[in-house]
Amino acid sequence: MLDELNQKEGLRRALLNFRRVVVLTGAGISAESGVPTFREKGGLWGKYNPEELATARAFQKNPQLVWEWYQWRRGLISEMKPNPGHYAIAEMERLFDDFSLITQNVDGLHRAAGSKIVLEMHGNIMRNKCFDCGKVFDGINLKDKEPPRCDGCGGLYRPDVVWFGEMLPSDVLYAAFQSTQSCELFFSIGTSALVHPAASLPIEAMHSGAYVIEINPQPTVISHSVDHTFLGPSGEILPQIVDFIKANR
Ligand code: BV8
Ligand code: ZN
Repeated sequence: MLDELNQKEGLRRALLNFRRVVVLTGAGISAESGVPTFREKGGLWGKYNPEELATARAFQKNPQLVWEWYQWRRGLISEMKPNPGHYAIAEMERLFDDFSLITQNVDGLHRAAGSKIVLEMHGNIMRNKCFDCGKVFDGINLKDKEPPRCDGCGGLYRPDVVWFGEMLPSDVLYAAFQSTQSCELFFSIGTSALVHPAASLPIEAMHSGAYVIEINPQPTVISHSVDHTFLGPSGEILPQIVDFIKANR
């Protein structure tokens, strides 16, 4: 069991007494499922940089290259399963009266693990939408070698994810900030906290007086200001936190 859980009074109290809880996840929560993260060496962007591919400009310049990159990622992700970290978060949704899960990930693994309400800030890679008219098409076909055409306007399909320089879905963004500003306990899990506006959520939680816990094998830009950092993989740490809450509540 994690020593801190018995040694740090503030941490114990936060985990056992608080009722309004928000969890923010990034690519790190899916690392133990085999999904490469974005910025770590060997990560998704090891070969490319985000400006090259995850932008509307890149798609307009070279739709085939961007399409192939997403089809490659979709192939990877469709082989992957949720890990114990995803399942622990799905259990937290049942443990806390008022619980919100906000993810930057587009891989859909939280829902696959049983999380019912997932605020997907950056969309979902397993959906397409028309680049021109925005019509959404559920489901993907890994055999599509090039982007299909929209049956409404003939525009090209693109993945239904938020690219750099694009607005996040306003309803999701609003809900994410609302729950962050009113929570008592905020978890920042598996994110380098570099991509905005998601990265401002842990700061927002601190300013609103929440107890902020970070879980990451490496320190990040917010580690010095959160209330507690568990340095380690979320797939190992989260199940121990959930067991601790269930055993001591
Ligand atoms: C917008 C979908 C404006 C696509 C993604 C300068 C300063 C501040 C902001 C900006 C700036 N210049 C530009 C901006 C804005 C930009 C931004 O923030 N850029 C950053 C890079 C500086 N943001 C945007 O463009 C956003 N839009 O601002 O619009 C606007 C305003 C008005 C009108 C129009 C527009 C849009 C951002 C969304 C981009 N899309 N994804 C796709 O997936 O292809 S972001 C992408 O990065 C993923 O979603 C990913 O989740 C996200 C964040 O990265 P992380 O999740 O943190 O992943 P990372 O690899 O970085 O870190 C993983 C962590 O896990 C590491 O810390 C690692 O240690 C840890 N880890 C590893 N193993 C484990 C683990 N943790 C736990 N357990 C483990 N086992
Ligand atoms: Zn269209």
